[in-house]
Amino acid sequence: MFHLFTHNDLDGVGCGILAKIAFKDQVRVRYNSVSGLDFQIERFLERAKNDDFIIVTDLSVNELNTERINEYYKKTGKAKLIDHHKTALHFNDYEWGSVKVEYEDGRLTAATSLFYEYLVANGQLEPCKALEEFVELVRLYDTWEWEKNNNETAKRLNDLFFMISIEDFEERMAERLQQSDSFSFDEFETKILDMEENKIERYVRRKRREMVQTFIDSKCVGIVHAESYHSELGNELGKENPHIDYIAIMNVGGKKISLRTIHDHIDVSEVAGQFGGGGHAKASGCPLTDNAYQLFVVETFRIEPMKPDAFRNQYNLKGSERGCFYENHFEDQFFVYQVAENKWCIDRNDKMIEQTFTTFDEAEYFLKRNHSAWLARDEHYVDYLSQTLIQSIKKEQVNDQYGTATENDTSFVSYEPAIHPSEQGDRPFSH
Ligand SMILES: [Mn+2]
Repeated sequence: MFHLFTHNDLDGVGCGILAKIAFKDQVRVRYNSVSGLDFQIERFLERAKNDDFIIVTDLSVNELNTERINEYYKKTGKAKLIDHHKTALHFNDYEWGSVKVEYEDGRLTAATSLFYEYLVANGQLEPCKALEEFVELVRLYDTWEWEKNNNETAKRLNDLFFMISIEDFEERMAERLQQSDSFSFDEFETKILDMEENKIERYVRRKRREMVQTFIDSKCVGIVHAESYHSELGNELGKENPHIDYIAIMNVGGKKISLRTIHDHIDVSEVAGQFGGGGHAKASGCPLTDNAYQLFVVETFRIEPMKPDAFRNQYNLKGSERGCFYENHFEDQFFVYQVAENKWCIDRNDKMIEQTFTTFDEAEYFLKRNHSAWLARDEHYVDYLSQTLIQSIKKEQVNDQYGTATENDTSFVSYEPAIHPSEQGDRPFSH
């Protein structure tokens, strides 16, 4: 008898489906959460008979169970662990461990694709096109490559997985993969998937208004509380806020945090690791420990959510050479403008910030990261401009009264302009 212990996500269940197609009624599949696995393995090994073949996919076991499996393998030769997480690479030290993160051509692996190749290589599974398509969809989804390749089918396969029970999903897929020449959704599945897509869109729209921004361990984090649709949320919020290093999705009830990033230079599995979790560079998770609760929940509770950039503006437009206007919850006013080619400046509350930027995007990145600012609506922009205009008229009147200062004009020395120096000179719109 084969005994498969695998993850309870799409990639893990993909392995379960392959095992059932390969071994039919000669396999028992158990789906586990990351934290639930070790207990199951321990209990199983206590009772295992020597003809039981234990396979673990898409999950890691702890040190004690590693020893137990190793002992069992020495005795029976019947154990295998197949995984694709880089946190599991140490299992390659064992004859029964097979961990591979990347294919030779640079594509990332998934447990389902590795397990498929293993079964085919052992002659336990007959390769076919429908199976290959299914395995590739699971791999694309699990590695996030679906995003880059814009593969909606992979995303929809995962959506379907979450909409129906694991048993129902297993049964539907196993049947289809053995009977059809290629993989596709049936009419019923297509219909419920379309409905689900609309629902997710509405959910994400609501949640983006709840995100707060802060720095944790010198990383800029967007924090949002949500129980569902973590991938969609993490992805949308990440793309919408490229100045944020990673998105933390809090599930206080479930005592869990999901971490997502769209950036190649950030590895959220490292962040998760600090709190006893793990996962991939772009998507990982960890338990909501006391320490994490303090950092992510308590200390951020009073922060006002970020406002999305105004999107219906006609005048206050990003990157406009005449300048554009940002604001934040601290009632700071920011004016971003170009002074020369490759030189952008920011005025904060009418004082020029010392740092300059070569592009608008760079300036905006600085603003959003350090001042949690958003593009203001046209009305606020117009208010700001008219105030600045009044100030500059006042300044001209003062100048007329005192005459134009020259280097030798000592009467001018005591004069302090009512307006900060940055207000004068080459500010584009004040001419
Ligand atoms: Mn996986």
